[in-house]
Amino acid sequence: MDRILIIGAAGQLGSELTLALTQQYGGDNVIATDINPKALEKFDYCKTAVLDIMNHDAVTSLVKKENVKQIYHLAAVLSATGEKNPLFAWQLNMDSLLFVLELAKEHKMDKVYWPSSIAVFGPNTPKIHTPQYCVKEPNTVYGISKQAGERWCEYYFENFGVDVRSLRYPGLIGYKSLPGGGTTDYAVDIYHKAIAGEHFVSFLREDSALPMMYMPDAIKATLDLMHAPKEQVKIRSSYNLSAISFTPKEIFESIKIHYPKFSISYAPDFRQAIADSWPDSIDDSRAREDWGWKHDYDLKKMTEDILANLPEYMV
Ligand code: AKB
Repeated sequence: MDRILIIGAAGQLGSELTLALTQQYGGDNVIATDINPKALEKFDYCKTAVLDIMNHDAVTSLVKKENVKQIYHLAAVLSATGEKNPLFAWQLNMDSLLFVLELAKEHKMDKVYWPSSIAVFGPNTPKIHTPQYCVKEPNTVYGISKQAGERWCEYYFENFGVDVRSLRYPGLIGYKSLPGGGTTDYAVDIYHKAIAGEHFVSFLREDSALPMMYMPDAIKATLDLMHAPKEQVKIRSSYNLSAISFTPKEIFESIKIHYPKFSISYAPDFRQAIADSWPDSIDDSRAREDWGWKHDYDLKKMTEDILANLPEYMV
Protein backbone atom coordinates (compact mmCIF):
# COMPACT_ATOMS: atom_id res chain seq x y z
CA MET A 1 0.00 0.00 0.00
CA ASP A 2 1.35 3.43 -0.97
CA ARG A 3 2.28 5.77 1.87
CA ILE A 4 0.83 9.24 1.19
CA LEU A 5 2.25 12.52 2.43
CA ILE A 6 -0.05 15.56 2.42
CA ILE A 7 1.75 18.89 2.70
CA GLY A 8 -0.49 21.76 3.82
CA ALA A 9 -3.16 19.31 5.01
CA ALA A 10 -4.97 21.75 7.29
CA GLY A 11 -5.93 24.15 4.49
CA GLN A 12 -9.31 24.38 2.78
CA LEU A 13 -8.68 21.59 0.25
CA GLY A 14 -6.41 19.49 2.45
CA SER A 15 -8.90 19.29 5.29
CA GLU A 16 -11.38 17.39 3.12
CA LEU A 17 -8.90 15.58 0.86
CA THR A 18 -7.10 14.09 3.88
CA LEU A 19 -10.34 12.46 5.04
CA ALA A 20 -11.11 11.12 1.56
CA LEU A 21 -7.59 9.69 1.19
CA THR A 22 -7.78 8.14 4.65
CA GLN A 23 -11.07 6.45 3.71
CA GLN A 24 -9.38 4.97 0.66
CA TYR A 25 -5.90 4.13 1.94
CA GLY A 26 -6.39 3.77 5.72
CA GLY A 27 -5.14 6.04 8.50
CA ASP A 28 -1.80 4.22 8.83
CA ASN A 29 -0.91 5.10 5.26
CA VAL A 30 -1.81 8.79 5.26
CA ILE A 31 0.43 11.41 6.89
CA ALA A 32 -1.23 14.81 7.27
CA THR A 33 1.34 17.56 7.74
CA ASP A 34 1.06 21.28 8.32
CA ILE A 35 3.17 24.10 9.67
CA ASN A 36 0.48 24.85 12.28
CA PRO A 37 0.45 22.21 15.09
CA LYS A 38 -2.95 23.32 16.42
CA ALA A 39 -4.55 22.86 13.01
CA LEU A 40 -3.44 19.23 12.97
CA GLU A 41 -5.55 18.33 15.99
CA LYS A 42 -8.59 17.61 13.84
CA PHE A 43 -6.80 14.72 12.09
CA ASP A 44 -7.35 12.09 14.76
CA TYR A 45 -7.97 9.42 12.11
CA CYS A 46 -4.56 9.38 10.37
CA LYS A 47 -0.89 10.02 11.07
CA THR A 48 0.20 13.63 11.53
CA ALA A 49 3.44 15.61 11.68
CA VAL A 50 4.28 19.28 12.05
CA LEU A 51 6.20 20.18 8.92
CA ASP A 52 7.49 23.36 7.31
CA ILE A 53 7.80 22.74 3.57
CA MET A 54 10.71 25.19 3.48
CA ASN A 55 12.66 22.95 5.86
CA HIS A 56 13.98 20.58 3.22
CA ASP A 57 15.92 18.38 5.63
CA ALA A 58 12.84 17.75 7.76
CA VAL A 59 10.71 16.86 4.72
CA THR A 60 13.38 14.56 3.30
CA SER A 61 13.85 12.70 6.56
CA LEU A 62 10.07 12.23 6.96
CA VAL A 63 9.84 10.88 3.41
CA LYS A 64 12.65 8.38 4.13
CA LYS A 65 11.37 7.38 7.56
CA GLU A 66 7.80 6.78 6.37
CA ASN A 67 8.77 5.39 2.96
CA VAL A 68 6.46 7.89 1.26
CA LYS A 69 5.39 6.97 -2.28
CA GLN A 70 2.88 9.71 -3.09
CA ILE A 71 2.92 13.41 -2.24
CA TYR A 72 -0.03 15.81 -2.32
CA HIS A 73 1.65 19.20 -2.17
CA LEU A 74 -1.12 21.66 -1.24
CA ALA A 75 0.78 24.40 0.61
CA ALA A 76 0.63 27.76 -1.18
CA VAL A 77 0.12 31.48 -0.70
CA LEU A 78 -3.16 32.36 -2.52
CA SER A 79 -3.98 35.28 -4.81
CA ALA A 80 -5.04 38.08 -2.46
CA THR A 81 -2.43 37.34 0.25
CA GLY A 82 0.24 36.93 -2.43
CA GLU A 83 -0.21 40.53 -3.57
CA LYS A 84 0.63 41.76 -0.08
CA ASN A 85 4.01 40.04 -0.04
CA PRO A 86 4.88 39.06 -3.62
CA LEU A 87 8.48 37.90 -3.06
CA PHE A 88 7.52 35.66 -0.17
CA ALA A 89 4.62 34.21 -2.21
CA TRP A 90 6.94 33.49 -5.12
CA GLN A 91 9.56 31.93 -2.88
CA LEU A 92 7.13 29.70 -1.01
CA ASN A 93 5.08 28.63 -4.03
CA MET A 94 8.01 27.98 -6.37
CA ASP A 95 10.75 26.68 -4.07
CA SER A 96 8.38 24.22 -2.47
CA LEU A 97 7.17 22.82 -5.79
CA LEU A 98 10.68 22.45 -7.21
CA PHE A 99 11.80 20.78 -4.01
CA VAL A 100 8.88 18.31 -4.11
CA LEU A 101 9.51 17.51 -7.78
CA GLU A 102 13.20 16.86 -7.04
CA LEU A 103 12.27 14.71 -4.07
CA ALA A 104 9.87 12.69 -6.23
CA LYS A 105 12.60 12.20 -8.83
CA GLU A 106 15.30 11.23 -6.32
CA HIS A 107 13.08 8.91 -4.29
CA LYS A 108 11.29 7.43 -7.29
CA MET A 109 7.83 8.33 -6.02
CA ASP A 110 4.81 6.72 -7.62
CA LYS A 111 2.84 9.97 -7.99
CA VAL A 112 2.74 13.64 -7.09
CA TYR A 113 -0.33 15.88 -6.95
CA TRP A 114 0.00 19.64 -7.18
CA PRO A 115 -2.94 22.05 -7.53
CA SER A 116 -2.90 24.78 -10.14
CA SER A 117 -5.63 27.40 -10.52
CA ILE A 118 -7.68 29.56 -12.88
CA ALA A 119 -5.19 32.23 -11.73
CA VAL A 120 -2.84 31.06 -14.52
CA PHE A 121 -5.09 33.02 -16.89
CA GLY A 122 -4.84 36.76 -17.31
CA PRO A 123 -6.54 39.79 -18.85
CA ASN A 124 -5.67 38.75 -22.43
CA THR A 125 -7.14 35.26 -22.06
CA PRO A 126 -10.55 34.59 -23.71
CA LYS A 127 -12.99 35.07 -20.82
CA ILE A 128 -15.89 32.81 -21.78
CA HIS A 129 -15.35 29.02 -21.93
CA THR A 130 -11.63 29.62 -21.59
CA PRO A 131 -9.88 26.86 -23.56
CA GLN A 132 -7.19 24.51 -22.23
CA TYR A 133 -4.60 26.07 -24.52
CA CYS A 134 -4.70 29.85 -24.98
CA VAL A 135 -2.87 33.07 -24.12
CA LYS A 136 -1.87 33.12 -20.46
CA GLU A 137 -0.47 36.34 -19.06
CA PRO A 138 -1.31 36.18 -15.35
CA ASN A 139 -0.78 39.44 -13.48
CA THR A 140 -0.81 38.23 -9.87
CA VAL A 141 2.23 36.68 -8.24
CA TYR A 142 0.08 33.67 -7.35
CA GLY A 143 -0.95 33.25 -11.00
CA ILE A 144 2.61 33.68 -12.24
CA SER A 145 3.82 31.04 -9.75
CA LYS A 146 1.06 28.62 -10.81
CA GLN A 147 1.84 29.14 -14.50
CA ALA A 148 5.58 28.60 -13.94
CA GLY A 149 4.75 25.61 -11.73
CA GLU A 150 2.72 24.02 -14.51
CA ARG A 151 5.71 24.31 -16.85
CA TRP A 152 7.94 22.68 -14.23
CA CYS A 153 5.46 19.82 -13.74
CA GLU A 154 5.43 19.07 -17.45
CA TYR A 155 9.23 19.37 -17.54
CA TYR A 156 9.72 16.84 -14.75
CA PHE A 157 7.27 14.45 -16.40
CA GLU A 158 8.87 14.74 -19.84
CA ASN A 159 12.51 14.71 -18.75
CA PHE A 160 12.55 12.61 -15.59
CA GLY A 161 9.35 10.56 -15.80
CA VAL A 162 7.91 12.01 -12.57
CA ASP A 163 4.20 11.09 -12.61
CA VAL A 164 2.94 14.50 -11.55
CA ARG A 165 -0.74 15.37 -12.02
CA SER A 166 -2.52 18.67 -11.65
CA LEU A 167 -5.86 20.50 -11.92
CA ARG A 168 -6.58 24.17 -12.50
CA TYR A 169 -9.13 24.60 -9.72
CA PRO A 170 -11.77 27.28 -9.95
CA GLY A 171 -12.80 28.95 -6.67
CA LEU A 172 -13.46 26.16 -4.16
CA ILE A 173 -16.43 26.38 -1.82
CA GLY A 174 -16.71 24.16 1.24
CA TYR A 175 -18.21 24.46 4.71
CA LYS A 176 -15.85 22.27 6.72
CA SER A 177 -13.00 24.78 6.93
CA LEU A 178 -12.33 28.39 6.11
CA PRO A 179 -10.21 29.35 3.11
CA GLY A 180 -7.41 31.86 3.54
CA GLY A 181 -6.40 34.72 1.32
CA GLY A 182 -8.14 33.96 -1.97
CA THR A 183 -10.17 36.18 -4.30
CA THR A 184 -12.99 33.63 -4.59
CA ASP A 185 -13.32 33.29 -0.81
CA TYR A 186 -16.28 35.68 -0.61
CA ALA A 187 -18.38 32.75 -1.85
CA VAL A 188 -17.57 30.83 1.36
CA ASP A 189 -17.90 33.78 3.72
CA ILE A 190 -21.35 34.71 2.38
CA TYR A 191 -22.88 31.48 3.77
CA HIS A 192 -21.41 32.15 7.24
CA LYS A 193 -22.91 35.65 7.28
CA ALA A 194 -26.33 34.40 6.15
CA ILE A 195 -26.49 31.75 8.86
CA ALA A 196 -25.22 34.19 11.52
CA GLY A 197 -28.03 36.59 10.53
CA GLU A 198 -25.55 39.30 9.51
CA HIS A 199 -25.39 41.68 6.55
CA PHE A 200 -22.86 40.67 3.89
CA VAL A 201 -20.51 43.15 2.20
CA SER A 202 -19.12 41.73 -1.02
CA PHE A 203 -15.61 42.78 -2.01
CA LEU A 204 -16.53 42.02 -5.63
CA ARG A 205 -19.10 43.83 -7.83
CA GLU A 206 -22.55 42.28 -8.10
CA ASP A 207 -21.97 41.22 -11.72
CA SER A 208 -18.45 39.78 -11.31
CA ALA A 209 -18.77 36.21 -12.64
CA LEU A 210 -16.12 33.65 -11.66
CA PRO A 211 -15.75 29.88 -12.16
CA MET A 212 -16.49 28.02 -8.91
CA MET A 213 -16.81 24.46 -7.61
CA TYR A 214 -18.33 22.80 -4.57
CA MET A 215 -15.79 20.89 -2.49
CA PRO A 216 -17.24 17.36 -3.00
CA ASP A 217 -16.78 17.87 -6.75
CA ALA A 218 -13.21 19.10 -6.22
CA ILE A 219 -12.38 16.04 -4.10
CA LYS A 220 -13.94 13.72 -6.67
CA ALA A 221 -12.00 15.37 -9.52
CA THR A 222 -8.72 15.12 -7.60
CA LEU A 223 -9.15 11.45 -6.75
CA ASP A 224 -10.41 10.58 -10.25
CA LEU A 225 -7.35 12.22 -11.79
CA MET A 226 -4.97 10.53 -9.35
CA HIS A 227 -6.56 7.11 -9.93
CA ALA A 228 -6.72 7.41 -13.72
CA PRO A 229 -4.41 5.04 -15.61
CA LYS A 230 -1.19 6.86 -16.51
CA GLU A 231 -1.85 6.77 -20.26
CA GLN A 232 -5.18 8.58 -19.80
CA VAL A 233 -3.48 11.54 -18.16
CA LYS A 234 -2.45 13.24 -21.37
CA ILE A 235 -1.96 16.76 -20.03
CA ARG A 236 1.00 17.06 -17.68
CA SER A 237 0.92 20.81 -17.12
CA SER A 238 -2.57 21.06 -15.56
CA TYR A 239 -6.14 20.28 -16.63
CA ASN A 240 -8.85 22.93 -16.95
CA LEU A 241 -11.62 21.98 -14.53
CA SER A 242 -15.08 23.45 -14.29
CA ALA A 243 -18.45 23.08 -12.61
CA ILE A 244 -20.42 26.31 -12.06
CA SER A 245 -20.00 30.02 -12.71
CA PHE A 246 -21.90 32.70 -10.84
CA THR A 247 -21.80 36.32 -9.68
CA PRO A 248 -22.10 37.63 -6.09
CA LYS A 249 -25.69 38.65 -6.91
CA GLU A 250 -26.56 35.14 -8.11
CA ILE A 251 -25.12 33.37 -5.04
CA PHE A 252 -26.87 35.93 -2.80
CA GLU A 253 -30.19 35.19 -4.52
CA SER A 254 -29.72 31.44 -4.11
CA ILE A 255 -29.25 31.97 -0.35
CA LYS A 256 -32.07 34.51 0.00
CA ILE A 257 -34.59 31.84 -1.04
CA HIS A 258 -33.80 30.14 2.29
CA TYR A 259 -33.00 33.28 4.35
CA PRO A 260 -35.47 35.94 3.12
CA LYS A 261 -34.09 38.62 5.49
CA PHE A 262 -30.51 38.23 4.28
CA SER A 263 -29.06 41.44 2.81
CA ILE A 264 -26.00 42.34 0.73
CA SER A 265 -24.09 45.44 -0.36
CA TYR A 266 -21.10 45.79 -2.64
CA ALA A 267 -17.77 47.47 -1.82
CA PRO A 268 -15.23 46.29 -4.39
CA ASP A 269 -11.59 46.47 -3.24
CA PHE A 270 -8.20 45.46 -4.75
CA ARG A 271 -9.52 41.91 -5.26
CA GLN A 272 -11.89 43.19 -7.96
CA ALA A 273 -8.93 43.77 -10.30
CA ILE A 274 -7.77 40.19 -9.68
CA ALA A 275 -11.26 38.83 -10.42
CA ASP A 276 -11.47 40.98 -13.55
CA SER A 277 -8.29 39.38 -14.88
CA TRP A 278 -9.69 35.84 -14.52
CA PRO A 279 -12.13 33.95 -16.77
CA ASP A 280 -15.91 34.01 -16.31
CA SER A 281 -16.22 30.34 -17.29
CA ILE A 282 -13.92 27.45 -18.25
CA ASP A 283 -13.93 24.83 -21.01
CA ASP A 284 -12.88 21.59 -19.31
CA SER A 285 -13.67 19.23 -22.18
CA ARG A 286 -10.19 17.66 -22.05
CA ALA A 287 -10.73 16.50 -18.45
CA ARG A 288 -14.14 15.12 -19.47
CA GLU A 289 -12.70 13.32 -22.50
CA ASP A 290 -9.41 12.03 -21.05
CA TRP A 291 -10.48 10.65 -17.68
CA GLY A 292 -14.25 11.03 -17.55
CA TRP A 293 -14.66 14.12 -15.36
CA LYS A 294 -18.27 15.08 -14.57
CA HIS A 295 -19.46 17.48 -11.87
CA ASP A 296 -22.49 16.83 -9.64
CA TYR A 297 -23.34 20.19 -8.04
CA ASP A 298 -24.96 23.29 -9.51
CA LEU A 299 -25.48 26.51 -7.52
CA LYS A 300 -28.92 25.53 -6.16
CA LYS A 301 -27.84 22.08 -5.00
CA MET A 302 -24.64 23.46 -3.45
CA THR A 303 -26.50 26.18 -1.53
CA GLU A 304 -29.04 23.69 -0.17
CA ASP A 305 -26.28 21.35 0.98
CA ILE A 306 -24.19 24.09 2.62
CA LEU A 307 -27.15 25.66 4.43
CA ALA A 308 -28.18 22.23 5.72
CA ASN A 309 -24.71 21.33 7.03
CA LEU A 310 -22.78 24.49 7.87
CA PRO A 311 -24.58 25.41 11.13
CA GLU A 312 -23.08 22.45 13.00
CA TYR A 313 -19.56 23.56 11.96
CA MET A 314 -20.11 27.13 13.14
CA VAL A 315 -20.14 26.51 16.89
C1 AKB B 1 -7.88 32.25 -5.03
O1 AKB B 1 -8.92 32.93 -5.09
O2 AKB B 1 -6.74 32.72 -4.92
C2 AKB B 1 -8.01 30.75 -5.15
C3 AKB B 1 -7.88 30.30 -6.56
C4 AKB B 1 -8.92 30.63 -7.55
O3 AKB B 1 -6.93 29.66 -6.90
N1 AKB B 1 -9.25 30.31 -4.61
